[in-house]
Amino acid sequence: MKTGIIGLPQVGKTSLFRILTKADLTPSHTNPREAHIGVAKVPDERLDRLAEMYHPEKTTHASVEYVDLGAIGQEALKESAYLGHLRQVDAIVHVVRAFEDDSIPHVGPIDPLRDIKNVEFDLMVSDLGQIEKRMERVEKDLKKMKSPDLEKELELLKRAKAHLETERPLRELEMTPEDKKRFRGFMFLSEKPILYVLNISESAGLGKDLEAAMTKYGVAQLVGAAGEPSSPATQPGAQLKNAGATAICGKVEAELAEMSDADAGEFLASYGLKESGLSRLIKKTYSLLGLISFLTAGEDECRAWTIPVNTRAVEAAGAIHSDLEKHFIRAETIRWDQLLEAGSEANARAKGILRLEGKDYLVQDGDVLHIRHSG
Ligand SMILES: Nc1nc2c(ncn2[C@@H]2O[C@H](COP(=O)(O)OP(=O)(O)OP(=O)(O)O)[C@@H](O)[C@H]2O)c(=O)[nH]1
Ligand SMILES: [Mg+2]
Repeated sequence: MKTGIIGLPQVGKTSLFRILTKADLTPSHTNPREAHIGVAKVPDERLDRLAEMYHPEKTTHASVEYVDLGAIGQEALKESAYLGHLRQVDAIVHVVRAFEDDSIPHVGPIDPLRDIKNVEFDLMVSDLGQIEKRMERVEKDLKKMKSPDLEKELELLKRAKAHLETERPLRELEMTPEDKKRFRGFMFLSEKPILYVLNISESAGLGKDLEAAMTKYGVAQLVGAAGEPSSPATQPGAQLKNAGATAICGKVEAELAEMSDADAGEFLASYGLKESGLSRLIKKTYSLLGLISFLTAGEDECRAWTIPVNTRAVEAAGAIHSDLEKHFIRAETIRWDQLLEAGSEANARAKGILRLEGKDYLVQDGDVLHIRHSG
């Protein structure tokens, strides 16, 4: 699962990528036309708490992969290298400039909503071009031979074209799972889930400013209430939007990245913040991708494992090891906070709160699993 970072020139993409992934990009590596790839650790308080209880030799967080794609625009979208990288990603983080700084050029006055709409427009134009090309091809083929399958595709292409022509991205087009499958190979840009990241100025009241930013710049309305990425499971109505928003202050995040955890905590508090913007951003990316974590806990390792929402226990076992999936018997299951409260797995078992779940159990975010197997 890869998330691509896009945005207009000089909005702070590479700075953000660098602190997200702690990548040390020396200037020789910052060729703007070359995509940078890095991995960010997904903050997980549940895992940290369990690790405090187990004192394991190793604690392993889940991770998300980010790609810094470089500046976007009509030109970049015509370059096959850029387009190729962008098509490959599963979700998009669109960094939008909201910070004031006269020394850093920007096209026109600071206007995040305008920038968002412009970039979105470019993505849609690219998709439209691809759809029109494909339609021509399909129409030609249909003249030569009858094919119910191609007819269905043509119908969908026409519907998508009409939708795009009303300037709405494909992620807002109603599609059946069958439609989605038909479209998968095209890797349309405006179909990808997107997270808008407002990069705002540093200020004394940063905590309040970050909260207010989405409303102030009109981005909240674009993505629905509170800018929460709409997760399919929780918000059926908002599901079609598949978009979320968050605000960060790149300047402050860069300073935070250099600090020890204790110093960072104090620094955050001095701005009236509970959590770093970065950590919010990573969590939102995770849910935008439709991912959750289950945990395993023990003296050797405490670990978070990544699975899509609605994954069955037997497949979750497969995320750990294919043998566990093959020889799956049962999953001993408990919610992380229940385990913490019980103090140990043995206590939980004695109290009868350790559940024995079968293959088809749908694993929940924050479940602690112990896979019983016959291998
Ligand atoms: N004031 C201010 N400057 C920033 C912030 N984030 C980035 N910058 C500055 O903006 C300039 C561009 O930052 P980059 O992170 O390279 O931006 P980019 O989007 O990767 O730029 P391109 O790849 O060239 O499109 C640098 O001089 C940064 O120091 C911010 O939050 N506040
Ligand atoms: Mg850059």
